[in-house]
Amino acid sequence: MTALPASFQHANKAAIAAALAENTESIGADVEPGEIQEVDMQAQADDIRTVFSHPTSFNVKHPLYSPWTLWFDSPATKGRNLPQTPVSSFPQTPVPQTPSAAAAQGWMEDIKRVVSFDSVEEFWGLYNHIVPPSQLPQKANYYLFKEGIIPAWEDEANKNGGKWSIQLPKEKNRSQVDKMWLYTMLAAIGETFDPHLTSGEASEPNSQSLITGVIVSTRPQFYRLSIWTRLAPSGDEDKLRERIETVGRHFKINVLGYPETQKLAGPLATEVEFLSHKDSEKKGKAAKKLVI
Ligand code: MGP
Repeated sequence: MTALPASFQHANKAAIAAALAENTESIGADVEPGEIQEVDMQAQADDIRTVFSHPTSFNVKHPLYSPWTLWFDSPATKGRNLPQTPVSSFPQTPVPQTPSAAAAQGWMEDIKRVVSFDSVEEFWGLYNHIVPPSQLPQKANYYLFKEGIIPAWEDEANKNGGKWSIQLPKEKNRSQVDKMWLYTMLAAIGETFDPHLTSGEASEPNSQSLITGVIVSTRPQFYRLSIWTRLAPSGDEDKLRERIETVGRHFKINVLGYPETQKLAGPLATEVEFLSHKDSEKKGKAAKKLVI
């Protein structure tokens, strides 16, 4: 298995801690109120085989904080009903017909829903079967979004949001992009970008995670990685701007591994930049960007 840096081991551990907490709750499910049940903790512990100790015969799955769906498009999927998929063993399912999907119809036409998953094990199973970004054709995209949210500005969860993104020249980053995408996905499913869900503040109003999805795009001369957020600061919402900036800083420093002060822009490269989807729709005219 790929060696993970500390912050991603932390994301994995967070997912596992959540799973173990759920297992503890379910242990007494058959017990009547007031009844005392004897539990052989040692036997129970001996019976737990995780994917880390038993890669092929594990018997527990570690649930993620939320289910996620992988989407894909490439020149090969355009205008085809049965496109070539990047995951040979995963059958594709149709895009659910929601009002958002109808509004985004043209845009969603070529984007294929690959598979949904809700556990650490299923994530690794999927990851081990898909073509990495460095091997994708030009003009392809992977979209990993929370289940129920389509990768379109038009979705209710995205329409007031925006994205952090970075563009990286292909030649210099071909050997890096697969790890960068893996770490971006792990930060998303481990909820480390905007840890409101996992920090014990989940009961507070507006405690929903800001993150709706992450994208990797291959273009003829560069890769682009993006993090989509539910909200985008407009005017003087200092708290929201700070929260969005925390996402961008985590992306640049912990996920991509750059020092905070490093300047990245150059030929075919951008800084880590935030743009609201409304500004993206206007194709950047008079756009207000945040830069980390
Ligand atoms: P893109 O693929 O995100 O940008 O959007 P890129 O890589 O700069 O452009 P490309 O031509 O190299 O692919 C490209 C275009 O797709 C945008 O200018 C929009 O016209 C359209 N588009 C992108 N997104 C994310 C959406 C969306 O969510 N909804 C709709 N309706 N159109 C979109």
